[in-house]
Amino acid sequence: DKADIGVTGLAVMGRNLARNFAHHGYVVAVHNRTEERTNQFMDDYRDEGSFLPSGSVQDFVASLNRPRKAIIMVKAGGPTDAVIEELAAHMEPGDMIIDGGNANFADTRRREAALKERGLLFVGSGISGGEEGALNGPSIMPGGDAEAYKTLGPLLEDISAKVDGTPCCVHVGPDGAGHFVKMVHNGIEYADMQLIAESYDLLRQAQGLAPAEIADVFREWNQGELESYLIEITAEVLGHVDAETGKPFVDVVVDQAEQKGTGRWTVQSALDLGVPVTGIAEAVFSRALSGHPEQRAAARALAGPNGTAAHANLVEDVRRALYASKIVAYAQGFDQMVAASEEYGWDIDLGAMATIWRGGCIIRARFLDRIREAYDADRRLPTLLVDPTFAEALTAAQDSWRRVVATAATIGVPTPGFSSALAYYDALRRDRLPASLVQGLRDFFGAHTYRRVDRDGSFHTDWSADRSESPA
Ligand code: NBP
Repeated sequence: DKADIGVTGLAVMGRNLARNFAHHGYVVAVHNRTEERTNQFMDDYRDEGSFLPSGSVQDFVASLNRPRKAIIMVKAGGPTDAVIEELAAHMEPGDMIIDGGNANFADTRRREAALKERGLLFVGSGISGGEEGALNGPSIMPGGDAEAYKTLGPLLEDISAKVDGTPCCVHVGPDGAGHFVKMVHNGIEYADMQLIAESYDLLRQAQGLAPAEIADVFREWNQGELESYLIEITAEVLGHVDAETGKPFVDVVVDQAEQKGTGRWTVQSALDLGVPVTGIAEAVFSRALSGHPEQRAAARALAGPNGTAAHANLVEDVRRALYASKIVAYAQGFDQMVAASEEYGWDIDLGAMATIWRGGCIIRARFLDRIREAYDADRRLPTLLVDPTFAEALTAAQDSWRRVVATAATIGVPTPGFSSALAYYDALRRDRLPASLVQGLRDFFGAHTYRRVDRDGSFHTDWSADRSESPA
C-alpha cells in the first residue's frame, strides 16, 4: 500500500506535520536528506500511526499514491529549490509539490510557473503556529492552482486548527497568494508585538509598575476585547522569574530584537505596492534600532526631559491606545492584501483570511471575528477603520490614545507604534493634506506638474519666469 501524502524535511515543523497527518488516519511517507533523522523519527513515532519511511527521494516519490502529494518542510531559499528539483525529476504530470516553508512569495510565483511547464502542480502554502501548531492544528494558507486544492484541500483542512467547527485553512488564490498572505500575517505579528512591548514599557517607565504587576494587567486585558494568544503569552513571559538570579526574566534578556525576515519582506512589498503599512514598518525598524548597541551607548548622554507626567488611569488609557493602534495595524495589513490581490490577480477573500487566522496561528484572537464580520457586511470596505464597529471603537479610544502619546512624548518614552498609528488615523481623517505643498515644491524644482482641485488635466507653473500656468 502507498501513502496518501508525504513529508520531506523532518526537522521540528516537518516532523510534527507528518505526525498530525498520521493522527488523522492518513498513511504518511516520510523522508529527510540526512537519513539518520528519518530513522530517529521512526524510532520515536512509529506507534503514532502509519508511516512509510524512505532513504532516497526516488523511493519517497514511489511510495506515494497518485496524484502524488509531497510536502516540503526544509529551510527556505536554496534548499527548497534543490528539493523541488529532486522531487520533480521523479514525478509525473498531475503530481503535486507543496512547499510549507516560509518562502518569499516571489520565489513561489517563479517555482509555480516553472513546474506548470512540466505538468506538475505546485502549491506554496503558508503554515503558521510554530511546532505546536504543526502538531495539533496550524493555520494553513495554501496558494497555487484551484485544481490542486480540490484533491489536496480536504487533507489540509483535516489537520488544520478548527474554530467553531470551521477549519483554519482555505484556498487563498493562485501561485504566490498563500505565501504572500502568510508573510502579511507575520508582518502583523511584528506590529502586534511592538505595540505590546510599548504598552509594557510605558506602564513600567511612567508608573513604575514591576513586570509581575504588568503581567497581571495583561492577564486582565486578555479577558476583554484584546483577548489573543500574544496577550496571553505576554502575561506568561512578564511573570516569569529567572531561576538563577531571581530577577524578572525580561531584565536578564539582552534587549536586542532579532528577525528572520518576513517582517522585512512585508515592508519591502508594501513599498513596491505603495501601501503605507506604518505599523509593521515601525515594528521592523524598532527591532533594527535595538540591534545597534554602539549607537545606543553613545546616545545615552543626549538630553531628555526632566519632567514627569501625571496621568490618571494610565493603565486603561494604554489598553485603549493598544486596541486602537492594533486596529490601524490590521487595517494596513489588509490593505496590503487588497493591493497585492489586484496587482497579481489573486482575488483574495479578506473575510476568509480573518477566518483562518482565528485559530492555529500566532495572531489568533477574538478580534479577527470582528474583521470577518466587517468584510461579511461590506466586501469592498475602503478601509477597516470605517467599518461601524471599528469606527466606534476608535471613537471610544481616541482621547485615551492621544493622552498616551502625549505622556510618552513628555517623559521621553519612545512609542513609535502608538504614535505612527495615531498619525495615520489623523492623516486619513483630514479634509486636506499638506501633500498639495509637496506637489508645488516638486513642480518648482523638477517641473513634475500638478493637478488642480477645480479643473481636469495636469499643469505646470513657470516658476523661474512670470509664474504663469500652462497645461502640461
Ligand atoms: P529548518 O528551517 O531548520 O530546516 C531544516 C530541514 O531542512 C532539515 O530537514 C534539513 O535536512 C533540511 N535541509 C536543509 Br537545511 N538543506 C537541505 C537541502 N539542501 N536539501 C534537502 N534538505 C535540506 O526546519 P524547520 O524549523 O522545521 O522549518 C521548516 C520550514 O518551515 C522552514 O521553511 C521554516 O521557515 C518554516 N516554518 C518554521 C516555523 C517554526 O516555528 N520553526 C514556523 C512556520 C514555518 P538535514 O536534516 O539533512 O539537515
